[in-house]
Amino acid sequence: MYIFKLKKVIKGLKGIRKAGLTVVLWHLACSFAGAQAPKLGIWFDQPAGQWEQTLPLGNGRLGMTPDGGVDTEHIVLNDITLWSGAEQDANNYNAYTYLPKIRKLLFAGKNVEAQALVDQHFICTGKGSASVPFGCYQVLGDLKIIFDYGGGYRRPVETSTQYKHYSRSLDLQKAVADCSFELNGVHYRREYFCSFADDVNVIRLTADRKGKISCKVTVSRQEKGIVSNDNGVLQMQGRLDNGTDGRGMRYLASVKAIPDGGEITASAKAIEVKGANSVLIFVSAGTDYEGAAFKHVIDSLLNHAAKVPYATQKQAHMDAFRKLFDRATLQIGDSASDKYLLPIGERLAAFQKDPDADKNMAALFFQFGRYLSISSTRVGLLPPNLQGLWANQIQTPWNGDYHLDVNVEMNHWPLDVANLSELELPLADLVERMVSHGEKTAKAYYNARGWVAHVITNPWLFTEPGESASWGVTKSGSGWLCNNLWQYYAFTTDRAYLKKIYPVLKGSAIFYNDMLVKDPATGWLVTSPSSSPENSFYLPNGKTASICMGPTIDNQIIRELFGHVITAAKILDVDQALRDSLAARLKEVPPVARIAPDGRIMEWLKDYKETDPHHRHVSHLYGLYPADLITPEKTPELATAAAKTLEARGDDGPGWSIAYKMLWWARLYKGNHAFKLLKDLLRPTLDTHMNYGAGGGVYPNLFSAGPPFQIDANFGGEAGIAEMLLQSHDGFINLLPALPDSWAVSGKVTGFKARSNFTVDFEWKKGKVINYNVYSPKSRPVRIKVNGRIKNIWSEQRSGSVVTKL
Ligand code: FUC
Repeated sequence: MYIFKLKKVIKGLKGIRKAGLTVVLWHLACSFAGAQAPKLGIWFDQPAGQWEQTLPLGNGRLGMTPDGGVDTEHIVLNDITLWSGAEQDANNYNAYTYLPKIRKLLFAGKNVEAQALVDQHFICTGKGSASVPFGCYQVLGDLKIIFDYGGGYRRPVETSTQYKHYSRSLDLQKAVADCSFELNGVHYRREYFCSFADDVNVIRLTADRKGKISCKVTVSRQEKGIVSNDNGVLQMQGRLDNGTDGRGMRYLASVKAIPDGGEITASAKAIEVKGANSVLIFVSAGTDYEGAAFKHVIDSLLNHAAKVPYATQKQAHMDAFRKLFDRATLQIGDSASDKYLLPIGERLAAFQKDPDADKNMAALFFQFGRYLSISSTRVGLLPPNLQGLWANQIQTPWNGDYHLDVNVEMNHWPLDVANLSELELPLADLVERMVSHGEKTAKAYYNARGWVAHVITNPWLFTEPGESASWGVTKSGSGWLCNNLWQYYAFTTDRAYLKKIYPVLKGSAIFYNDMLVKDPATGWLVTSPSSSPENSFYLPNGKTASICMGPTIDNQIIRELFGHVITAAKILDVDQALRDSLAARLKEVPPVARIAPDGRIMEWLKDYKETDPHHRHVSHLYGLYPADLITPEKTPELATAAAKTLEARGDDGPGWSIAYKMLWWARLYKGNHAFKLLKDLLRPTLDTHMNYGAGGGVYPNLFSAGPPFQIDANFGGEAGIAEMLLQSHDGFINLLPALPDSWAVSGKVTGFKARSNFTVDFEWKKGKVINYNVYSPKSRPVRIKVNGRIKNIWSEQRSGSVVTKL
């Protein structure tokens, strides 16, 4: 292919080449191919070979992943609300009667026996996450555009060798994907976007010669999808299983094609276009989760979108998207770097060999994360699930649910610092709705007031323990979610929001307060029974167990949550008695962390040995991140012990675990180690087998790989990059707290947020900040650490902001 030849030429010129020359050559090549490599984005020189090479598009509700196939374009469709299952009550209302027995066994060190009782009586009723009614996030369907290039609808193998100058790309600044190639002397082009303005999916097919587009458009689904033709509009509809009478969620996907020139016909199964100059295809879709009138809404969205001129439609889409996306920028190293010219597969491989040569890979991954957030959630709908809003299967791994022992929380970690705080609200909304179900669970299992959620939830507000003691009984879920809810307040200082979420935080604190018991051995108030998420340990008798009392994560979450509730109640001037009682209880819960004789933070109340020393969860470092209980400034001994803990655990793991470690090392001010983990996180892989051990990475489309695809590491990695550049959790804004040597040369940040509603721009050179600006709606005092010195300054009022030159 021309592009390959071009790359050879560029390689030949390596010694003398200048970035400018490469760019010129590239642009020549690309204009020939009809496309340009996006400066901030990814591109491929081939159609996708597997789903993890497709281009993810979304507007927070609808998603598309086009594969750019030449003969057949296969576009996987998604809707963030499309779930099987239904609300259920899987609480075992007798469970609490077993509490005294379970606790007694734990006091006596009989964890195995306690665990057996938990497995018998302290899990959810029914099948839990194994089936409906828990349910599963599912693919909406498959849109196929089958092309006829003159010889009928041929099989892919026949034309796949004939096309030339192929490229397909995703431009993160536009939220538009593109595909172009030449076949039989005709230059074909496709554009795709999920419109932020018109709330439909748009696909445009063009060619540089008239009458050259002939295709069939179909929509289908592996199950529960009936396709019909309503006045030329293809309609696929169905109803998913709810686990009881089969009458679960209803959905509809409508497909309309509008050709320019040529002929169009439609049967019950396909729309067929012959000899058109260009074709516009719209997909309007939704579910009854969004309201009983969803079909009417889908129709009117489709009818409206079909009337808007394409150029206007695309512009309105980009404008709406950019309102969020353009708020923050990041440039690392040389702004003239030409690495974006490489197809993403080659760029990722080159980054592994020489990460210093592509400093902006981090900026790309950071902005890709922001792009994914904006594309996968919307205020008023659901938060991004384990796969954001992209799933290509009926049975999405782990049901594509909301895991509460790190995953859904990680999905939200970068939002505030990356200036997208409002995208935290769908999670806050889900959590608020979980409270009343969680109150039943608190009563059923602990005879406690307040509310609790364990390790998994779904749009049906599941709060019960999971179906196995080994992982399902951690009760850190609700407390951990409260950290996310608090962060939004910490960054925005929005008092009305605080007032709204205060009952959620309070209810969670009341639950933990009610269920704490005194450990006779230490005298501390602890949770019981509980577990350190998904981990297990050896008892002195050599047996293994997961169930324990007072794991470190529970103690940290309780400390943090009680503290937040006390602060919130003070701000809102309410609940003096509760404040006093929580403050008194705080004196009796175990310390933030205890250090074992080997210098590591203890994961459990007792110094148990973990069964897997490299276990992916390192939950006992919750206090280091996302909480601010352990910091190098405030608790240096604990920070040193945290570093030892991480060293012993090792760097590897599923993607999310690597990303979490990156965040912890950034909080410990170890930029080079964090950068090494970023490199590990960006290891290219195509593996989709379910992995619990080492081997995380990214797929060619930059989706993070557990494996399989799990979006948490995209967001965790993004948060890690931000945390290396700016921190604000320790009472001051810290610029470049963990700058790796690789990025020292130069860089520039605009629009990052710091806690207390400050916005920060800064630039650095040779590892030193050379100018910065902190601004806020009103000028206020702020503490900031710049080049190693903490100073007190006044923020600039946003309108009149000036850059502080050093
Ligand atoms: C937790 C993790 C797994 C996986 C799953 C979705 O259980 O321990 O690695 O990420 O969530």
